[in-house]
Amino acid sequence: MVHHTDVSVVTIERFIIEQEKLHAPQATGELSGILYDLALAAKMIASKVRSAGLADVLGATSDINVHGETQQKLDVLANSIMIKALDHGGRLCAMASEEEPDIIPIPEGFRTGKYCLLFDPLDGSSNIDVNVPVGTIFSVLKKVTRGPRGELADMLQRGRRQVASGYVIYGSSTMMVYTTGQGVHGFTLDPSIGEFLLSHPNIRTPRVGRYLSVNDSYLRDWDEPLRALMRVYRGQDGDRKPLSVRYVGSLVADFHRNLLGGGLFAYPANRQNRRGKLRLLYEANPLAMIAEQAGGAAIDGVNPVLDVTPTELHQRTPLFIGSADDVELARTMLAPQLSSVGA
Ligand code: P6P
Repeated sequence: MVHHTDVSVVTIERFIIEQEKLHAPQATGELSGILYDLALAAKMIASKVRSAGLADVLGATSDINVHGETQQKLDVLANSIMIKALDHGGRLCAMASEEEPDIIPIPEGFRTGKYCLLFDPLDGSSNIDVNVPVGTIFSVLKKVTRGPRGELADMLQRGRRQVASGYVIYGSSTMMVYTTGQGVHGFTLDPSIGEFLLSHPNIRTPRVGRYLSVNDSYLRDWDEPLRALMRVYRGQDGDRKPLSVRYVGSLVADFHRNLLGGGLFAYPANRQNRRGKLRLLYEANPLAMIAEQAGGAAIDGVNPVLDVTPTELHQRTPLFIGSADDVELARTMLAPQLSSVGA
């Protein structure tokens, strides 16, 4: 009997189909189709991000690159790649992007579907010039308004109602990580065959973290409970093992490292950003769904991020996200303060 070692190569397409059969046998395949299209968009953005550093070397002028394309800022380019890859599949009723002030309708003449897609096409793009990993973040909601075309109300749903979410990290390798509520799964792009291959099935984030990701330059803006919390994370107060500080200033890169190794990412409110800097709908909510599905947590300092009722498309939120124990410490040290104020 010849025993073949298990060389099963699971592409993201195959995994999506298997997961659909396993968890949603009655599904129409529309959500799976959105995930395929997102994987395609990710490959296209990855190829642009990878060659971005060469723009100058290849002699691109300031506005026309070597391929004769108008040189665009990468985040603008990533935004149009996302829209073009997803606007004609007939699965979406509208989109929303960090790059666009209003919701993005499905063009006339294209079929519409029952899902909404929200995304940050290239978060942290200012890091491209210094070769720090950047990412795409996406969130999928089901349409709640009547009629075929999506409306703002379809986007302003609590994060708990997401049917899928995930991100792509353009780092030392390109990885796509997503959840449809059945665990978190990571796929690594094999550039030699142009396929995302299952590399991190069922990601679980450690209950207690190893890393602390926070920008201390805002320390003077923080109140005492928050300063006390940071002292405990750093082992300066209390008896917890100190967390190692790792902060690259790129949300997806900091989040991804902490997801795999365990850790706490914090972007509290500060004087410049009274409601925090990160966006609720297409940054905090999708990552919060990933964190919770991987056994972690995400709060705005008081409540789970996923329970916040949105009022504006681009509203911001403070964010404490990552290992469950580390987030719980933040909640216990910050919430009483706020609840006493509220009492
Ligand atoms: P700061 C990048 O601009 C970004 O939106 C996130 O990717 C990142 O986590 C954060 O801002 C960094 O902000 O204020 O520390 O530079």
